[in-house]
Amino acid sequence: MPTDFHQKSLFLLSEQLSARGLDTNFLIQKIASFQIAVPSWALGAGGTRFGRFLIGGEPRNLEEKLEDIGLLARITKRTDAVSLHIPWDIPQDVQLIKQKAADLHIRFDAMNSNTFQDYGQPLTYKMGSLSNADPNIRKQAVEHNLLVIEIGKELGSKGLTVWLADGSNFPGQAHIRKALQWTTESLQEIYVGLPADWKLLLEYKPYEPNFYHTVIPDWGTSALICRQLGERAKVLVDLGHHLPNTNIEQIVATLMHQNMLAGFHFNDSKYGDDDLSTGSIKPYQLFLIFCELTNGAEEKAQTWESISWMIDASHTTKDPLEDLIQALESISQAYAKSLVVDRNQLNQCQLEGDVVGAQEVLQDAFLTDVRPLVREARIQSGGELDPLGYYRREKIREKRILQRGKNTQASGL
Ligand code: RM4
Ligand code: MN
Ligand code: MN
Repeated sequence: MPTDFHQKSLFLLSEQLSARGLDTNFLIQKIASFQIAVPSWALGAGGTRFGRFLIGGEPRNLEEKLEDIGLLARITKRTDAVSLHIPWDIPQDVQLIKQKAADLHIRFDAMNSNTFQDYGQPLTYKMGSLSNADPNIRKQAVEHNLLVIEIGKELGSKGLTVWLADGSNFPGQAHIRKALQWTTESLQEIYVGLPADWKLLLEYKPYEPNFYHTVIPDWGTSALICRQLGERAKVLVDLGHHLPNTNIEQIVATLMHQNMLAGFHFNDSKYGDDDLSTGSIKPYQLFLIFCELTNGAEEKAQTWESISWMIDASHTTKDPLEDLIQALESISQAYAKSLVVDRNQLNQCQLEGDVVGAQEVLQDAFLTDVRPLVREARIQSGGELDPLGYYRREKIREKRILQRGKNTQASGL
């Protein structure tokens, strides 16, 4: 895209926005400071239960994963952090990894424990981890989480994300109430080991890998447990972890109302936990979610800074780096659109019961082409005008394949 085209479209948009009383520079600053973490497991080919098709040039180790995120950070300026999954990403040399991340200007976002797999563990999680009927298995799972905290402390992380696959496949398989109690007790032990300046992000998911019952299936169960843990435990919303047609923006509003929103895992889905690129299927829903987020922060329900942002997607068809560039762009666009909502007008419509007017206000913001703002925020931060174009022009994937090989496989699912 030519630079002068960008300048012209930015000029036209700022005229339009200032007519609505909005300050373009203020918006650009806000967009520029919004950073979204990238998970270490999203840089290789994602598998399904039917197989996995390699992409070529996948990162072979943690250093190479950091290099990929460093590239994203440099060209998009929309990410400045990595979220590690243990045991997939145990650093062999902590100092080296810290140095590498610092050189690439990358922070360590929340650490993810993994008790949905049990590779290398003496006891199996086949029948559950933190919820297991066997106290020794629960102990092993608690200790794994404590180890993850220790690794995270060394790296400078400030959060532990817990997602549990625990549940059952058949009626009668599990004692539903006891499983919840054991899970709560296990999490209480983990919470005791949480440093004072850390938070615990408790993720929920209705089904998969278990299909009859999941111990923490929804935001309500997660919130109930968090309340029993303490104020540093909050609910993590993964956009793909809802039954079809769930009103996610309402969940966001409710959690913010209770100061209980820990953070986000961005992705998109058509049916279940599809882990598709954010904004590729339901961009209007993403916009409405951001409307609740920006409004909740503006009205001081919960501070913006207290919420963690991360992409959690799986790339089975696209080049992961291209997909992440697209996702970072979509998220920034949804955020920018939520910032141009005429709040006063909307409040007025709500007071007067003007349903038509309220819809007009939201649609007006949603249909505003905010891309010039997002581009300008990126350029002013030192990023590329067109990151995807740059990635293709520079033949980054081809270079990765030459350097790393065609059949490399990154750790992950
Ligand atoms: C789960 C959940 C977790 C992620 C794993 C890989 O469905 O979304 O956040 O760590 O997948
Ligand atoms: Mn997730
Ligand atoms: Mn998921």
